[in-house]
Amino acid sequence: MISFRHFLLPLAFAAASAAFADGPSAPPDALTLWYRTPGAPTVMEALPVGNGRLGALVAGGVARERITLSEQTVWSGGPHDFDNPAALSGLAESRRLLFAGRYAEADALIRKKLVCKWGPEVMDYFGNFQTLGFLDLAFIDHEENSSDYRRELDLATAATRVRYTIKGVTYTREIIASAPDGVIALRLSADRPGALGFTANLGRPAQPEENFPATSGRKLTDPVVVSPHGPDGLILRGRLYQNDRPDGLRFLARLRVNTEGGTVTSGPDGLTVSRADSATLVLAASTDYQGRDPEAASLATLAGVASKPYAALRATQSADHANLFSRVSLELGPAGSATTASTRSTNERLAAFARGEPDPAFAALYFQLGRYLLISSSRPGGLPANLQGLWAETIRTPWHGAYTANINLQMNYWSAESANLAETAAPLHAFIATLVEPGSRTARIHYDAPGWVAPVHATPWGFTSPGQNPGWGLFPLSAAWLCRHLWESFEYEGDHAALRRSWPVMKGAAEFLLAWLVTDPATGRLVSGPANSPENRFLAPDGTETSFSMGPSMDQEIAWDLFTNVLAAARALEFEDAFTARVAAALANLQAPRIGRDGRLLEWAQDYREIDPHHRHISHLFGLYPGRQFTRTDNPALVEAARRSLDARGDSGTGWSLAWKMALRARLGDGDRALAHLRTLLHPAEPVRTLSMSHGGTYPNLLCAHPPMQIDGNLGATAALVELLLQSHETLPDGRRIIRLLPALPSAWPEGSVSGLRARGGLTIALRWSAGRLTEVRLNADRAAAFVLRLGDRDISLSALAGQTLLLDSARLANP
Ligand code: FUC
Repeated sequence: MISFRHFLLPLAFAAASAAFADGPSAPPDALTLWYRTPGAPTVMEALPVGNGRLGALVAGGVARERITLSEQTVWSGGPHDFDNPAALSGLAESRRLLFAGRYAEADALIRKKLVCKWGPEVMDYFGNFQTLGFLDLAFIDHEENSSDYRRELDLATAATRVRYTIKGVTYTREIIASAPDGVIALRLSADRPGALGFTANLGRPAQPEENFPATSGRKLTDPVVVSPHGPDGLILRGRLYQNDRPDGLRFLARLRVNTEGGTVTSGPDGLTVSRADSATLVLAASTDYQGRDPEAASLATLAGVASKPYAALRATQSADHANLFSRVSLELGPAGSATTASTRSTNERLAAFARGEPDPAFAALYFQLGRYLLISSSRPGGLPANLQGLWAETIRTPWHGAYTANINLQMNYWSAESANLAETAAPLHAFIATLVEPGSRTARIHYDAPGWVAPVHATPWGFTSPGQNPGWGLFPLSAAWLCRHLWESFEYEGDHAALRRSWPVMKGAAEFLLAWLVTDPATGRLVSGPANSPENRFLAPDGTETSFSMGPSMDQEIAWDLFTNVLAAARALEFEDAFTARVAAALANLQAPRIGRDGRLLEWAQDYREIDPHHRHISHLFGLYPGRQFTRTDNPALVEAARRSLDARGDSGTGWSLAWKMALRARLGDGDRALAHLRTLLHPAEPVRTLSMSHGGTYPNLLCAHPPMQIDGNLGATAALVELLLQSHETLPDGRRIIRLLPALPSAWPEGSVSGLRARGGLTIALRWSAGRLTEVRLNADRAAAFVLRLGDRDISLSALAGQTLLLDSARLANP
């Protein structure tokens, strides 16, 4: 082990390696999804753009184009008190019954009592994320038969484009969503003057989809009204339902059209552009969520861009996007993948990849798509990315399009820090803070506890009660799990002021746990319960099939995580008090996860038999990933037990389940198995519109299927791909961080380079490898750091000053 103190980068090398370390150097098609034919106007085939608040799905039709629109606050329902004062009377008794092994009685009591208030009279207050509507374009003198058709999504500059030729005229369409200007903009042009003509109209699906029946079945939205907005504009106005009354949120979309050449006329079918050379359509939209005025807000937004030609809008938008997107470059060889990218359309590559063709560059494209989707659906000031990201095509969305916090919401943000998009986590942090007040009420009413809890399915309305079915709804550890994101942000960014703001939130979650955990009379250890292990069931010793026990492993691991993080946060903020002493005592007395007779890590505190041994949730492996309780450095026995559990769980699953398995395999150092999971995740999915709990796959637009579409698989896989290349969750006993480089490189990716990945401790890291071996490492330190690079079984100790760059070339790496 050799230590390089104050290791300075030679300037000549810095210049020579600039291309390696800065920005994407991949050929253009490496960052493009492209197709030879139009897509259906669905969330499965249309291509997404988003500015963190507004989203559009672009189908790319020739004679007719439908652009499906979303605004992330378009939520039916409203604030309502779901807390159930009758619940508390069942808590102590259900614990007593479970400790006594009387599962049948406990199950009945919990199902009856430990639930929120729910019933036809309140259920639609919960609400539902919905589509905003659509923008239809019907082209004049167009036929579906075109030549040279291509549509594409360019991830690097965040635009979707359509191009085709009809009767010798080439038409192009470009659609962007601009965060700085707050609009969706379309640019339509023809290469023959006066050849562009179309009618544009706004609308909204009339009937709620009945495929996702989680709500009462009552109306969720009123008919919308579309009306002219001056001679060159349209307005879509509507109001959502709040329970059974049409007095929920008001929403509004405002469209304005400008042309070069030609005319614009307004009629019953919308706006008609005739004989133009080109046209720019700009759309602003808003709701009255949190007291906003959608009329004034959309007018002001359009006024703000009134004098901006499309080129200026586009320049502002692409620079803003590139500021985030271009921080990370990933190239996976071997050479030849780039050719594949330009000769095969994305859906052809998808099918070939699932069949086992190597195409490592396709995995790199998928990784960058995840970063693109996070940037597009989560920007400071907005709501977090929900189950749909922010793209909804229906009035009813699957699982309400909610913020599901027993895996999905958290998974959406797994890559935010490591894939160098820290800003995108701001909406999650803000959302967590909004749960504290209602969650404190729920903690008091349901559990007579201080602090706060979060629910399994959160809404923008402050729903924090346990779910109406405790089989999934009784999971009181969501708040503690969410708090790990606050701590992780500090680990990467080192922002003490932000940590001070997070402290009361983390403390509140820990205060709840201190009251919630109870002593198991058999062991004297602290356990959580009654609780489910999301969302599996087991056969209890008394023959009952149930979900409920004391001390399910996931709860114990999340409690370990929160307590550990709270103590680390207090150390970082340089204080110790009676509260931290209580946390330390509880941590020391927490029941640890157990290893069963067959060597597997147990899902529950007892060796119960799972009802579904291949269940998609792999909750008890939280401590391996995303947690850090089981590490190859500290407790290899638990890691081995986790591996056995994962093997037993099997290799199939829904989208997010496979993404999680990829990350777990990465932590186990098994890149080849992780890549096998990625191939399963990327098998072409059937375009079905009914919920399925057992199928996954990927749609032609590369969005993840649950089915239908659920964004977590995309975003989770992106985080897992980072874990294959870089891991930074372990520390040595002296507190120095261990940075594992290429800890789980799949053997099918022998050549490659990556730059811009982030490690905990404030490091930005670039790697290059060849023949499966590292040949170059470059680290930039935001702040002073002492750490160990772990390359297989070799360690290199390093330290860096704030702002310093360290470079290790192949000679140095070969002889540390
Ligand atoms: C949880 C999961 C489901 C789905 C839903 C949104 O209930 O078990 O698979 O992801 O959330």
